[in-house]
Amino acid sequence: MGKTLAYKILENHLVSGNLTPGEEITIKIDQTLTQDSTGTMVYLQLEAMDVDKVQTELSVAYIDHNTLQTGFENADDHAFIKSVAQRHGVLFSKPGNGICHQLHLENYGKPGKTLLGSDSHTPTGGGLGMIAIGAGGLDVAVAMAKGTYSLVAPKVIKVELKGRLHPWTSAKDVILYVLQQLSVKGGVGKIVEYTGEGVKSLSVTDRATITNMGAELGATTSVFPSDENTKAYLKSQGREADYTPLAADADAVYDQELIVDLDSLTPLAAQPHSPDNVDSIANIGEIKVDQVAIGSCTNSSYTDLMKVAAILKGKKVHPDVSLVISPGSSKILTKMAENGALADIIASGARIIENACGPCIGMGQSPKSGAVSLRTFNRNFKGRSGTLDADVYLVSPETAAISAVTGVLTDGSKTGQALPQIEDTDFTANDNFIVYPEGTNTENTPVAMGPNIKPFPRNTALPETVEVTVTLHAGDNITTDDIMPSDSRLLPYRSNIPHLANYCFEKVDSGFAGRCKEAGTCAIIGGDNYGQGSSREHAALAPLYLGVKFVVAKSFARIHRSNLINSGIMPLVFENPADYDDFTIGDELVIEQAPKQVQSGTVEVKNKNTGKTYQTKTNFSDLEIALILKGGKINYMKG
Ligand code: MIC
Ligand code: SF4
Repeated sequence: MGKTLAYKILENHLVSGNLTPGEEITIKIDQTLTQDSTGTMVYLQLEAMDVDKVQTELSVAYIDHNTLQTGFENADDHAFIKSVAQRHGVLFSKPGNGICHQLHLENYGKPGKTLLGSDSHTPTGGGLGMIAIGAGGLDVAVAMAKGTYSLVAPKVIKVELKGRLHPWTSAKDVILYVLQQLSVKGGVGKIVEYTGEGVKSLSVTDRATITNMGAELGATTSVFPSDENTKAYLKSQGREADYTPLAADADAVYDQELIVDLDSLTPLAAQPHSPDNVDSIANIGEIKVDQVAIGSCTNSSYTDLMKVAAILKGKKVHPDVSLVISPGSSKILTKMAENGALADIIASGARIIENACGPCIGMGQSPKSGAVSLRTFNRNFKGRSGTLDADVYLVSPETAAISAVTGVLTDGSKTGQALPQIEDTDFTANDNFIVYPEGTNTENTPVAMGPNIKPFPRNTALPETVEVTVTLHAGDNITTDDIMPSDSRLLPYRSNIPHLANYCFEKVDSGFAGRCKEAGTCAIIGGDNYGQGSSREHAALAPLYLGVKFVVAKSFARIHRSNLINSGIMPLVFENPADYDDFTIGDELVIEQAPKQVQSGTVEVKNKNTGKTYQTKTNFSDLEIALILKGGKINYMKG
């Protein structure tokens, strides 16, 4: 029986376990990446593990999220990460170099390798034929310390690409279409593998747009074959030697299949407030636009921005539109400065902002009240832009640029404007933004601890009886942005959990933190796909700090479920989803003989007020049981 590409790479990295969907496996991790907003926790945890040098082939610490530096906090975090990177043999990418995923693709990603990153969009590396997985910070710290990562072997979905995209329809529309078909939870427990003749017509950066936004499917990762286009991309980055051809066997067997006919795709948009709320631009209609933001790890590549420049050349941004552009990397910006495309963009009336995540994570550029904002980003969760009543639509760079000119949501193919074919170009190597961990005795580098950097909270071993008060009854598809919001006001506090905890669930139910503090120990009731979105551990650490002992939900998103377990918080799944309706805020719940029940696979939760009992499933692996019993991963590792 033929093998999928995903399983070939996993097999090459298998350290232990049975490589069968649903079984827990441990794989070797070749590379790790961190970014600053999750990175401070990662490196605090790495320090707590008393390791010397990292065990990976390559580990990089990027600074790209918190670059506004509205106070000393961000800059202190950067200095902390830089010092710890130096101590442990990690490359440090200075702020201004660009967005971690774009930079990793350009400079370090290699076909056939494994990459673990403390950011949910790490699967961007799948565009180069890597198995690139997003994880919570603690898992990335452990991967650096031990060179391994444990996960449940996923199923593999085949997405067959047929035909060829028309001009004005691009990689973004492919992934929006897949999201429309599979939904934001359609990829949970799965790897999405792209095959078919259509693959050849997509460049590596197109492929990376698709694998990047596979995170929005809830997928473990997404992967493309490594072929002549991969070779050409690596050559353009001066890295031809890193090329290896890779593909699935012709007779590979998949768990699920989806066919995408590129020829019949038209420009699409994800409407407010979910990446899977997709429709064609033709159907949505010419809605008036207030802001257009182009950039993010999904769509800030050289070819994306050159298309944008070509559309804007000689035109004027509509008087009612604010157009902001954040390039993906310093190399891209340099090249566009050299070839004149940057001048075309600026001359149109666009605002160029730093090569960083910027508006994608709410660091500036919040649109005006009630605005319509078109963004080439990957998430349009309510409030993520920083403006609670703004309507954010996710679109391709082509759609964004033409709409910035017309002032309304526009299907470019209807404008009659020709769109030039943009080829990748050769880039000049430049590592001036990289600080290497060079010199002798780097482990003696002092840790630079700013006053805002506080220790991370630790749980205690699971007690015999767990008694809690329900402090939140949440709906379906709760995001980690809902749990632990991130914007220019809160992002500077990513290394200060006691402060952040006050804002936990702020936008969903502002009374949550206060109720938890009053109750002492508490529980959350959740709906389907609880914890989708970002990998931020803070969405587990803040509840841990507030005394949350367990979450009972209809289902969980992968990374958040692991983050809860790593923090010693039990993610329990209703046996009978209808039980969800029985709970209300203030209910007093009890789990008797908790350690014994956790080991048995089902946990009975009793409502003390009504006397009624509810069955929940744990689906814990042996390792996960051990983590819960010890009160989290750090306690487990410390013995
Ligand atoms: C995001 O896109 O939500 C982030 C910010 O990059 C997060 C990481 C974080 O919360 O720091 C992610 O995707 O994991
Ligand atoms: Fe940064 Fe946005 Fe990408 Fe997250 S999704 S890594 S915030 S650009």
